[in-house]
Amino acid sequence: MKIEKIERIACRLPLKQPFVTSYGQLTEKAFDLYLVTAEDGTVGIGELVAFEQPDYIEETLFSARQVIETALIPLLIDQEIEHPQEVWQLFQTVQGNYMAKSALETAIWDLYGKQTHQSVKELYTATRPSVAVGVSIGIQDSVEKLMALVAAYVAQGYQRIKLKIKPGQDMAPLRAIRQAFPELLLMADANGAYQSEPERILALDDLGLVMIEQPLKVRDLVGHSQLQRQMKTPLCLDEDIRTAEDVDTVAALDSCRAINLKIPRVGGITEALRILDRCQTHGLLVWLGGMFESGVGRAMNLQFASQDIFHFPGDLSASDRYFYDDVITQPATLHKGKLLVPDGEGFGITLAETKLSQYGQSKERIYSRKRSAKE
Ligand code: OSB
Ligand code: MG
Repeated sequence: MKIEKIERIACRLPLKQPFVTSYGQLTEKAFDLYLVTAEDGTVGIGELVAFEQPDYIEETLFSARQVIETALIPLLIDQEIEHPQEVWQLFQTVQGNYMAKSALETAIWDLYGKQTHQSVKELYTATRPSVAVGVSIGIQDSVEKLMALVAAYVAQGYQRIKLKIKPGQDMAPLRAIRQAFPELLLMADANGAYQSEPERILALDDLGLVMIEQPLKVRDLVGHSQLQRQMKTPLCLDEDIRTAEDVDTVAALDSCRAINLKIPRVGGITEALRILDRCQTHGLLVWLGGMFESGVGRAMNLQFASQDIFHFPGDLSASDRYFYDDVITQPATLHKGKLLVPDGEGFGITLAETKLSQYGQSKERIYSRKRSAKE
């Protein structure tokens, strides 16, 4: 295929509840959809999930837009792409900017699936028709409110609960959940907030947590290794994992026992597949994380998480746990703690035009092979 045209739709979906983490709060999810058209007219869709603020990782929605336009699209121009895995190679001269890369790379996977009349899921080995999923809960004002939320999610069938924590809002809420639900798969995510007080993480070691995610700040792999050595609870790294080589590094240092894999944080599906391989080689548990994706990124995540190698429920919840509404015609819904994996061509989703006009700005053409090409 050759790329004929690339368009962007900037969207915003309001969140049902503000999501509070150790570093900030999110009330609305802004994201872009990239529509990549091949010369035969087939359109692939990719989601840019970067946040507006560089608080989770350094990339932002705005920096990614710029990198897409000025650095990544020029690398695709006039290239004959036989398989989406080649895009990874084409993008190698651009450092970092993984979410920007992922928005285009995943659109090309969707496009390739549609051109070859198969689901992207069929391009993976051994997949399941539905996946067990979990829910990630933000920091709450009170333990009472938190307990009501947890009880509701458990009743809905969510198979794992992850709680965001920060120093001072950790032991009490986690202990309350543990006491009420002794058997629950329970974990905590610190987003790096315990750099100056790692002893507070040690204090959580007896709660029977399945893992603690990113307790120390990003790039402190030695610190994570020292902490892991003092604990029985597995540590999990999120922000620290961008490439397959990072997985080799954390395995060599014994910085963690698990990896939260997010396709956009590692630059797309090709790198995510390499990471799965390395996790298997090193015996690290790997599960799929989320970035408050719209229905587009969620469908891609569901197809990826349907691979047999995943056996731990990810941060992949039904659309209605985040949003009042979505931009696709059939948003993911929960059935007995599982989400059905879309199996139509490409990522198996259709954009809902009426919703796009409600939550998105008008389509903006950011690249066209023939400058004068008609729509
Ligand atoms: O650290 O995993 C994280 C959401 C936004 C940014 C970072 C993280 C998260 C989540 C929720 O934990 C993931 C989701 O349910 O989409
Ligand atoms: Mg995390």
